[in-house]
Amino acid sequence: MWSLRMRAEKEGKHVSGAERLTEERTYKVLLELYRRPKDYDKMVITIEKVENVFTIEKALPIYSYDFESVEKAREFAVKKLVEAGVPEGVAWKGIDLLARGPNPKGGNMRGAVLMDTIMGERLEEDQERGVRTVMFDWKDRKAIEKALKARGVKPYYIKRLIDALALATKNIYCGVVAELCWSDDPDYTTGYVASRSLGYVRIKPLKEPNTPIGGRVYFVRGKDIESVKECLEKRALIVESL
Ligand code: PML
Repeated sequence: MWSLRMRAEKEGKHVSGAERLTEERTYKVLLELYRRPKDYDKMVITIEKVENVFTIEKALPIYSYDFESVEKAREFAVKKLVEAGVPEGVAWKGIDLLARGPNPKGGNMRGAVLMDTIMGERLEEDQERGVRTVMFDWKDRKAIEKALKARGVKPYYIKRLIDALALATKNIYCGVVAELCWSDDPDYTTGYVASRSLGYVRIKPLKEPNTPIGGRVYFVRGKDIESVKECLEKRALIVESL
């Protein structure tokens, strides 16, 4: 199979990324990736052959919760992270980091923060880049889009949910204890917490509208760090169904 991935930046800052695993290097998929970011001054598209592709039968199950305020939504996210085994102080550290902007030079990172589940330290070697989950996709994206539509998810949400769910499923498969995410898209306020026991828990609103800051925090056990990184960045994985 082929891994096709795109990342785009503006003035040195990450603005968009997307990921496909396909049998063929079709123009259709390339165009889809190419057209995705609206505003950028640099785009990198990588096309890489992958030999071993692993399959996961089912994605994490989806749950959705709406709250009247960001404050209440974040409290709920922390409660879920605690249920997943993250100490409360470390969970709040993850929330504060995404709220502030996880890149020490300001704003968003290209990849995710790796945070020690117990101590709350950041474990990425490069805190501007972070760790990127790559080489994952659905076996049949069209079928998943249809299934999400049939469950009543609106197209506006499907566009992001479909990629985020496959990504979170790969993260948990790779040994991430729990993930916290909200988008850096200024208007997209739905985020999620994911773990093996919780599933994929969508939470709205995890940030105020018109906020261009977001990202991902992966809570990992210190001893697993190398194997988790290797899996996230090198292992190709296809998710079969919802
Ligand atoms: C992103 O990729 O920008 C984050 C998307 C989060 C999706 C949350 C959802 O709607 O399930």
